[in-house]
Amino acid sequence: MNRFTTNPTVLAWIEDMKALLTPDNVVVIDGSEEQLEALRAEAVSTGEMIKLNEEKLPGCYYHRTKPNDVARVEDRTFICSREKENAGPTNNWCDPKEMYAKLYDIARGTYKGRTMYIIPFSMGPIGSPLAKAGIEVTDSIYVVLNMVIMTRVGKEVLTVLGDSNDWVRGLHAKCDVDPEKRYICQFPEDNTIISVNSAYGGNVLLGKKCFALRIASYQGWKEGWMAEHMLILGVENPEGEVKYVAAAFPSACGKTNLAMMIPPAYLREKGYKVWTVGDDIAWMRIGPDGRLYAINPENGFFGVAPGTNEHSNYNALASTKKNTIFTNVAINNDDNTVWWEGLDKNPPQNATDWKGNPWNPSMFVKADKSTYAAHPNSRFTAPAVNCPCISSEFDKGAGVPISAIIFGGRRAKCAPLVYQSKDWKNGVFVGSSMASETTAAAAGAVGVVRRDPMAMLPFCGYHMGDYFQHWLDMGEKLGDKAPKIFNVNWFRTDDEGNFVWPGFGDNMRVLNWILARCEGKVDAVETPIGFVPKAEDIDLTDLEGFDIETLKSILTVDKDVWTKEAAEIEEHYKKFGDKLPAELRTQLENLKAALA
Ligand code: OXD
Ligand code: MN
Repeated sequence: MNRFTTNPTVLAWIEDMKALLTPDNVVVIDGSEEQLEALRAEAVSTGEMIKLNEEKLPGCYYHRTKPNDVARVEDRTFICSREKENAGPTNNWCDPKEMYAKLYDIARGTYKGRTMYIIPFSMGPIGSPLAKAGIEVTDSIYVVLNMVIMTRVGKEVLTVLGDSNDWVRGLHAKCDVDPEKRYICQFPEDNTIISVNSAYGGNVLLGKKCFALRIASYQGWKEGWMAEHMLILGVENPEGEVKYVAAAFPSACGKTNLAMMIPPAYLREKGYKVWTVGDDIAWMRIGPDGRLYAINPENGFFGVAPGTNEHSNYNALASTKKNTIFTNVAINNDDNTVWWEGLDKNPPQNATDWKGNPWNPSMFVKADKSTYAAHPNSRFTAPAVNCPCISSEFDKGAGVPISAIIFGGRRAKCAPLVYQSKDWKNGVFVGSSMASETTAAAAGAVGVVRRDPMAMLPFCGYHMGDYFQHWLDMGEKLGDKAPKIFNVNWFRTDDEGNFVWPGFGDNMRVLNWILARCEGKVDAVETPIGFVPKAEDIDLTDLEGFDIETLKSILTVDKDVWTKEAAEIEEHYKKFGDKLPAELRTQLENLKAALA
């Protein structure tokens, strides 16, 4: 390590990690292609990774995790702040001293006979004023190779860091992948993350959820910026101007699809384009001109494979065609490529499923997920540069100015297709009460409302009441330069339970209304919840079988439904006790009064 840095805080921590983990070898990931190629070859030789068809999927590899280790584990994720109060009611908490002791006991000596890889990484373009550095140590080549795609890795990170202590320590130890001893712990006050007994993406690629959301949300609170679970996209109009929006959705609401959407043909012909800046996380700061600027701190997409196809998300699929790592999908043995449910209508006849067992389509029973070739949460890790619609701003450190913030969720009857909050404070109220209904795709009852404020429920690294206050404070600072806040709901259903709105690329019609509102170019109807479009202002050109009456049916604000909603929000707010900002209580009272 001394070859790469003289930073005393880095060198001391690495010595501590060596003493704790007792690796046989230590390798610093310098970011060179030779080193990475050697690691790929080693992973293939040990069976950790499978090299896929070089002609059809150049530079692509396959990996299987243990069947007990296929998703993030919220019940084993902890925020270890010194005071329990600071983790708040929505996080698991443990006293940091106790948790360090427990985790060190679990990790102690587990690198014996193994190599410790030291990964210096940057969240955000290296050197950007909005970026931050981290160092992850791991005993998994799979983690190294995924981190190389998902973040900016290499010795330049250490050069730019210099002697600063502003970097995040990340310890990952695979241990025995024992679910009983699996812990994903954040220590926000120490800039530290420790993850043990997992080898699955979201738990071990520590730059992503652990750093870029849980730790960074805390840093943002302390330092006056925001780390949000948001995609960032740019809409280019026929005049060539690009306006940017950031949008937060809970899982299973089509976030990656929206981030990479293709506008309907008639808009493309006019010259409209969508550019992707990010699909999952946004770091946002007030820029020199007083506006809110966002970067995507990541460098790749860790996307859910099942359901991704040429029609649902052409750009995501295209992003996976080279230099991609596939995890827990199926392998087509005839040509050594990959397959997953929903990729196409030609399942491979001779496949190996995600558990490593022989699979063919006759074994598939739709209602029984255990018969699926790919795990429902199987993933691709794809470099952002592969994306055909990646924004030219993606790699620039300055970030993009955000015109609109969009919240959304799956609501069969409640929220209209789109509405605009009355102002920033009211928008914070909308985000704080955000919710989504469970679908048949997840275990458990269908249609259960889960409140997921700003889609940050599993990712906020401190008390959510303080987080809401931080949002309100940011609005004060932004003043009239604040982005406008909207809510969308692509999932309203008719009386038979069918989705009414076509979604996907047609969501562009809604984005255009949102941007027109931001520019003050279009009127709206004021309702108790905010401003709803006049039906004639949503362009329905070429939308076959969809008329203005149908549109009106999903723009309605039903007072009875919303009165019930207000009561549920009141219940939801009780959790936050006296940390709930008074402003949000006022907002709720205003809503109730407007509905009465
Ligand atoms: C993700 C998630 O994987 O939000 O991005 O769960
Ligand atoms: Mn996410």
